[in-house]
Amino acid sequence: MKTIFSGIKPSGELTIGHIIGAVSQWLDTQKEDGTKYFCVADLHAITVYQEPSDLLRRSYLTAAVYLASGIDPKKSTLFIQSHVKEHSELAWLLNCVARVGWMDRMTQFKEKSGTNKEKASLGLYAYPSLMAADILLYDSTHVPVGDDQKQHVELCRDIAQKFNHDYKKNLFVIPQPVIKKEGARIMSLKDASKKMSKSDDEGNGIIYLLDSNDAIASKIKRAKTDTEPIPDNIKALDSRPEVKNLLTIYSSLSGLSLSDTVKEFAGNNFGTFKPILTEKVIECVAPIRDKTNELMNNKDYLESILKKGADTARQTASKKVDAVKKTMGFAIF
Ligand code: AQP
Repeated sequence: MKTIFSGIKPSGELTIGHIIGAVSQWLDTQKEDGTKYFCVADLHAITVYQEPSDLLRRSYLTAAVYLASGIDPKKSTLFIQSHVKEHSELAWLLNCVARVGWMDRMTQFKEKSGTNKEKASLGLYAYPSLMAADILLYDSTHVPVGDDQKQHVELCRDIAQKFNHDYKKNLFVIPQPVIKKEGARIMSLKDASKKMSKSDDEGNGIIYLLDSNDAIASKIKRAKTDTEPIPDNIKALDSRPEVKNLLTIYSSLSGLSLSDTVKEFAGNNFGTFKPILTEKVIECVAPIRDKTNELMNNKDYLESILKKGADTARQTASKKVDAVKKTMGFAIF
């Protein structure tokens, strides 16, 4: 039986990239049997300074987006990461298993710390070990993520394998990342060399889930393209990353493959394609936005779901941490 774990950190307003790369996969898992845990990864968010009032609002907002997108609390356990203290506890235990050399290879740390890594928080460096704790606490078998998180899931596998080896016990299930073939990395509409990220300053390149229809239309209208028409084969997109990105967004939202999308629009110019894409994006975003806003006005309901989810998650998580500590030789009584 599969156990699925995933989450999004409330470090900004969620974007269409999160729906395409992560949440759409979570929704697919709800069609199958198995146990599903989806958390609001607030402990991950604070690896970069968050204004406390923003963190608070976005934690609710992220949970509201999960529900508004179709995550069903009857089928999935939804909770706020910091409400289950075992995440922090296991992260510390795993910090003592993970190797500095492994952390040094993490590209996300390199990208986020930039040229001044001395000023980055220790938490940002240790982030993958907290992510490993998130996953391993629940014996997760599958971790649906966008492409950028693949390396962290692989590190989680290394940590789990080292622990099992060092303590001569197969205590941790070795999870596998689940990554979409297409749409695993939606790029900025302004610069296709940059991922569409919620904490990016270039708001015009990002379609936020709370954007109005007019804002969506205007961002797509101003999205970077070129003067050539849409080609008739995928290969030709390799040298046109911005065009590929727009077609990928369309294909992900319409359920068509990228190759079929290219065939459908071959020969069209962007004056024709962009309004069609706009309509598709609005079709996805508008119901999520409206439902999210509605849920944000019903905090009691959100809290009741999140409390119940944390209670459920804690039951599994606390047993796992006890088992880990016992295995490591901690006194448990
Ligand atoms: N642009 C994207 N395309 C596809 N998938 C994406 N994900 C994020 N952006 C895209 C996937 O969403 C999940 C949650 O991501 P996260 O917010 O926890 O971390 P992140 O990948 O660091 O996202 P951001 O938006 O870039 O956050 P900031 O700007 O705060 O660092 C993951 O599965 C991720 O792959």
